Amino acid sequence: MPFALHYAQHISRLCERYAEVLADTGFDAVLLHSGSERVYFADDQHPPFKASGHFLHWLPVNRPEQMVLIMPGETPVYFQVIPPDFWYEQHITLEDWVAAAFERIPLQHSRDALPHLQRLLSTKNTDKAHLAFIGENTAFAETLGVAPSACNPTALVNALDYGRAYKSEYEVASIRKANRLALQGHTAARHAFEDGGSEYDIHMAYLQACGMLDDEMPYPTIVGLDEKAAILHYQNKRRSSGADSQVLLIDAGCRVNAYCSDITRTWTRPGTSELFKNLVEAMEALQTGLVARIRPGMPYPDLHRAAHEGITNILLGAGICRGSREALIEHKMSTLFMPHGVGHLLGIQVHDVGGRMKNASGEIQPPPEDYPTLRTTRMIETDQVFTVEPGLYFIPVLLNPERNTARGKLIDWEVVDAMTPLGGIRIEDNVRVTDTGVENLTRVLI
Ligand SMILES: [Mn+2]
Repeated sequence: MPFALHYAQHISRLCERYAEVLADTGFDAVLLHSGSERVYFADDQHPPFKASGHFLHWLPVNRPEQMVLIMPGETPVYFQVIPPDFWYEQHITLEDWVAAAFERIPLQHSRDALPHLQRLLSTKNTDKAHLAFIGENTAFAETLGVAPSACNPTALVNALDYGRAYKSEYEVASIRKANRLALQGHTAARHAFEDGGSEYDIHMAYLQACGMLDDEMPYPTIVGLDEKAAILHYQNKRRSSGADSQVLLIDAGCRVNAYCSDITRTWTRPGTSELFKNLVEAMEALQTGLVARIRPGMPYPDLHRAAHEGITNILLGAGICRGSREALIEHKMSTLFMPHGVGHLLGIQVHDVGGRMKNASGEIQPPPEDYPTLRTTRMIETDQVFTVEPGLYFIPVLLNPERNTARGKLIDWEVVDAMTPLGGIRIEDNVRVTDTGVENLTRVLI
């Protein structure tokens, strides 16, 4: 069991890291709160609960009102809150390898943590003013006597966010498994597409093969047939038959121990236009080529630029655009066809924290002027996990306004009009940076 082997090591690494960061930021202890449930306006129903990232970093328990107390030099304390409730199941299953890492204090209400906190902190000779709180429910923190200035203190949160980019073996093992599960789903989805399934059918086939529920997905699956593939975060699932569909773009992941995978594949039917099939092949080659050039010490924006160079070449090679490479670059033509970043950090959050951080003090590395929306600007370093996901789409809302512009003169509109009903292409893998390159967590045999 890879998790049992690596989890203890993950926790001891976190203990060391937290001890350093707490010392640097002037706190003696920190309480991580998983969050509180909310109800919809004027309703007694609530959205699916998602525990906060800093809490899940320690403990894979996706439940409200749970807390972890970190005091350097001490075993981490888990305040396990199980209310006496008969409406919902409240039992929490804790793997032995998780339980072994904590001193567990069972409670019926989160407020019952207060006397325990006072006792634990007094043995450390630590007065409450030096207890930090990380979590959304700062009103609750105040009931514990935490000063507002110690709730989510910027310096502490920045340092922790920065550190979350470097994944431990346990975290990588979790993301690796989340990839394997998602790949089972992707295989089933491809078969459902080949059998003429609707977007709904393909989505259900994906969930079934992963053994997951919608609420357990790291993000809502994107299942776009034909022109819907051009909607970057297409959120609907048409029930109409896909028997005549030519293209499937599916962007879907899984979650294991709170860690996400995020994989996109684009499939075509045998009768699809040769030009589009060639584009898929070219994008596949671009994507694997980008993965192959990743090295520690490379700024992530360089990878993004390389993706745009590749897209420019593909646009020219396929006859979608004409003119010189220089003219296309000058007009930023590739951004019309790939209007998103080439990837993002991946972990507990699908778009993981710290993508634009220059250092642990929270200095920001702004995106390059030519790509202001790029989410990841960080230096690539060993043990980061991120996605590599170039895309090429025919998006009417971006392309149509160019029909009569100088830039538009470099576009072959007949080709664009022929390709628009086929939507677009995205190919996305998850990689872990090693000392010499990457481990591709997605291109594995299942
Ligand atoms: Mn992604």
